[in-house]
Amino acid sequence: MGDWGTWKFAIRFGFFDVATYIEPHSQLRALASRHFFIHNNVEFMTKRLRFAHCSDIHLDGDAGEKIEGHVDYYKSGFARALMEMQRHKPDMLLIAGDLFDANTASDETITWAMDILSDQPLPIVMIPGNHDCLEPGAIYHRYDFNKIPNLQMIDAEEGATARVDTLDVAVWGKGMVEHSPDFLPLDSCPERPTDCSWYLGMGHGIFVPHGGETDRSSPIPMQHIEDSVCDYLALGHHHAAMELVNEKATAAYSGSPTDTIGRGATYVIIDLADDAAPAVNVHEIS
Ligand SMILES: [Mn+2]
Repeated sequence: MGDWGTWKFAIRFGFFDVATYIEPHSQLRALASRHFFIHNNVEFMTKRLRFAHCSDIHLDGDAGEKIEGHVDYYKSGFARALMEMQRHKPDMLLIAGDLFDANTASDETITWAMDILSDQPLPIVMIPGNHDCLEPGAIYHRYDFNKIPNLQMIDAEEGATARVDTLDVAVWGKGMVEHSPDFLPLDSCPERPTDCSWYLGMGHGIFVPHGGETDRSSPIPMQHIEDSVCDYLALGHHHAAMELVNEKATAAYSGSPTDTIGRGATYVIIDLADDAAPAVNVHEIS
């Protein structure tokens, strides 16, 4: 360590050492900041979808609250539900069957419904229910709801997938023709499309829990719900809201916005994100 050569070596070594010491750190810092940037960018680009789900509106129903000379109970209830759903600023709306109480709904009510749906500032996907199923003379045979620019009606009995490309969404469902025990609303749902961010399913029928059996029409067994590859299943038929959420299932019956059974007149707001668990929130209409 005494001679110049050693010092020179030490300095050189030190210089070299410092350089090699600094270099990786500056590279690490660069990497870290790049990672931070990418990480922040990814966070910024987190995919999210918020949508509303309702069903079982039963327009033209015959509940006792319908008062002659007053605004129709079902129409005003649905209009209020649409208004309240809009307050959550959903990206889209799913209507899971029984918009109408019967295929004998009046022309005035049908055109009123088509008008208010076309007035909604968002895409709508809907399926028929058992009350407005695709039997001969059906509302949806008489009136083409697919002519409503912001609406897609899934009317294929064997099932079909609607696309909302602006939201990167695919929605699968079946168009019920006959409400029978043979009709399985969630059976044969196709595999998740590879070219969408969100895959939603819709079904209208009676819920059958594990171990339960039914000979009733349009059964939806819990097993079908848990087997589903959809990010969310929007279900209809039960007028009381029911969340079906566990580690295998993300589904709900929205309940009816025009029937106060259960928790009251209800709809559901769903939040999906690629970095968080789905949030399924039942809202009571005030
Ligand atoms: Mn129904």
